Amino acid sequence: MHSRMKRSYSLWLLPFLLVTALPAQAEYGLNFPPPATTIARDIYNVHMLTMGISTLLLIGVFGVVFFAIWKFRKSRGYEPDQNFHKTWFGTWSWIFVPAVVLGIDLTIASSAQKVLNKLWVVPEQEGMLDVKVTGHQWYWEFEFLDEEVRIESRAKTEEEAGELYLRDVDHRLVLPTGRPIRFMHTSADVNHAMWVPALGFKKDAIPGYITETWAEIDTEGVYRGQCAELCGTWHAKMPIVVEAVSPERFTEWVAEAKAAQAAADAEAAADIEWALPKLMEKGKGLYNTKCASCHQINGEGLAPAFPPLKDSAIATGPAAAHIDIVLNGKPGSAMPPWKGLLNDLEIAAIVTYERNSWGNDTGDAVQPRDVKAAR
Ligand SMILES: [Cu+2]
Repeated sequence: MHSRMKRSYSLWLLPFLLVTALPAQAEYGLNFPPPATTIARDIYNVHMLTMGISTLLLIGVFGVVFFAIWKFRKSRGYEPDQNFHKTWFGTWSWIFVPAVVLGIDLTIASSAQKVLNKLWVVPEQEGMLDVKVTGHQWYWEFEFLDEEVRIESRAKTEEEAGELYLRDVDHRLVLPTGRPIRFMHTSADVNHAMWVPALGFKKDAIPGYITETWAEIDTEGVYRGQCAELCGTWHAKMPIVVEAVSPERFTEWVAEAKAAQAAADAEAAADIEWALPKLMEKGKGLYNTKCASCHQINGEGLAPAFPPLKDSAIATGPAAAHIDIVLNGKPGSAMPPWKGLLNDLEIAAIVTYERNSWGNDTGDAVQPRDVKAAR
């Protein structure tokens, strides 16, 4: 009875596993994603070599086992050979079978070792593109050190991303093909890890340390990855999207990014009086991308870590204290200093938005010059 119950369980389990495995298979396929860099290709080849050898061994071992069970079965009256160990094969197989296995192991290990060396030793090379990668709770910051371009990359909301929710970002990391790229990984708060499988590496971002990896992308395309180190509440909202483009297109993209950055800086520096509706409009967009993941779109926060801004003492009290906490953060809490990340106009717009939303009605239109004076 007991064994029949067991069998009926496994009969039910099989279709269940098939059904649950199908959607996963549709997205990820059975094998590694197609490699996009020289090293990822090497890793892929080691993986395929290992899989090939394992498959041959599996077929060989099971072939021998099933053949022996069938050929030497008791029902055919087979008499066990009492002197097998005295034959030539019986004596020497204990030496050469382990030797062959060790040879296979060393073949796999040496090719893996070669790839590891290539992966971990960043080549000293002219024309390297240096990209500093900083993990934040909960977004990525990429700085092109020589080009002086800085981008922030945040997960799109469920409505914006649709099918690609948690796999898509607002600003992609654009990289050129055919040029070695050095990534310098660090973190502004807790440990994160940059992981884009098609690039072939995963590297921890540790606060206070810079660790290096490198890649040379050989195929244009869009490659998706994610943060691979559990880093807090919105760990899942740290996807990475790499867009590999031709070197010409990359040069154009750098110029566009620089122009956009210069225009934003000029706008922030212009000493003009901003009207409340203009500040509110700018502030809403900035608040929703930079502040809402903690303080929430509705300003109600998430107790106990993220305090509400709605009816809060800071957002309805004196503007100077409000500007101060946004500029300098709050030590000992998750609130970071924003002064290095946002310009005067952006901070003025965010503070204005927080002081005039969700029922807060101070009527204050905080100006960029107020922020500048408080820096
Ligand atoms: Cu993270």
